[in-house]
Amino acid sequence: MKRMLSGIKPTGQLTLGNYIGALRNFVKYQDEYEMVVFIANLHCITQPQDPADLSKNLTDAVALYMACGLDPEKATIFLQTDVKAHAELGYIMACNTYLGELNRMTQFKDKSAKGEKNLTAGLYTYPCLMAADILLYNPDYVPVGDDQKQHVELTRDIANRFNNKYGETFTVPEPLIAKVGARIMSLQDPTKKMSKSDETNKGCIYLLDDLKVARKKIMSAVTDSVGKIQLDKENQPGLYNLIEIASSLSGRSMEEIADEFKDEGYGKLKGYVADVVCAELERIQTRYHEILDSHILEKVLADGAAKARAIADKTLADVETKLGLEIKY
Ligand code: ATP
Ligand code: LTN
Repeated sequence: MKRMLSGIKPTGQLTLGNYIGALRNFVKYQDEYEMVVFIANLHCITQPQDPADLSKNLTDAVALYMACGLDPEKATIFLQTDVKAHAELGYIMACNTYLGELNRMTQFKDKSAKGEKNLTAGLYTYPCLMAADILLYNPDYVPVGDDQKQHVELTRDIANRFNNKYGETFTVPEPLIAKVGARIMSLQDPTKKMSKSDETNKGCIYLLDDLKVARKKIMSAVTDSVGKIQLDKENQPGLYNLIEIASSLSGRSMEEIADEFKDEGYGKLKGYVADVVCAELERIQTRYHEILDSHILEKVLADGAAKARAIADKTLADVETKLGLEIKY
């Protein structure tokens, strides 16, 4: 069975973008692939976090992974810091990455271009830790949203370089990016990705949003003044985004949805999108509360970490040997 690995960095509450672009796909793949998914808590602290909020977000993220349908019997689910090999291989990866490569990473470039102050060295080198997260498990595929493609490509470059220099060590993974839903946009500014770090919160639907609040956000989503329902990403990006959301959740094609509403007003379409989203959120939230009440998270994470360690420690030992880091007696 081919292996697949992915992670989410819960710096805030998980969003509908995370669900459509990433989480939902993990669930789809867990029957066909050996799925390894983790909570990237070390990645969260590349920017300042309130410790109490962070800890709550980590718990919620594990519960939401499961509420969305990830089954700990099928998938290995764990917390990054429970497997110490991540940090060590992350450092080794940093020693095999060029500054020029990190300088080209758009996520870091965007943050520094925005003039954000006090950016940390951890944020700058985070693609090295991400490469370690991936390569420790030698996955064949890494399902991610569009924004992470560049980081997976860097991981491939680092893996190839290491293999060429020290001998075959790592599987070179492929990014796997869904055709629909790889980049869900903000409901308030459809030129920007829907993001947990949305300042106003109005453009972003959180998986734990009250259903009334979620519906209101959709009904007040920014659209356009064209006045016609059709698929025109360039000129009607807000409308396109809403149809993409409904399509990825309902399994209907975007064309079919646009066609159904072609003679209707925007309000009617928004109502439909809100129905589809709220039905999905309700299902997830019910499961989320059941999971928290059942107190199974601790065991899921302990079992997951044990399984993950068995794979990761072996890879790290191989890397240390290849680099000559150990003393042979
Ligand atoms: P931030 O929102 O702070 O920019 P993030 O949501 O991108 O962070 P993660 O939580 O680590 O960071 O993302 C987890 C996964 O969700 C990644 O695979 C990412 O590509 C995907 N993802 C995030 N936002 C969206 C979105 N708006 N549309 C589709 N996929 C997304
Ligand atoms: N960088 C990703 C989260 C992440 C990840 C990974 C995803 C960290 N390590 C390994 C896939 C594989 C993000 O910020 N969205």
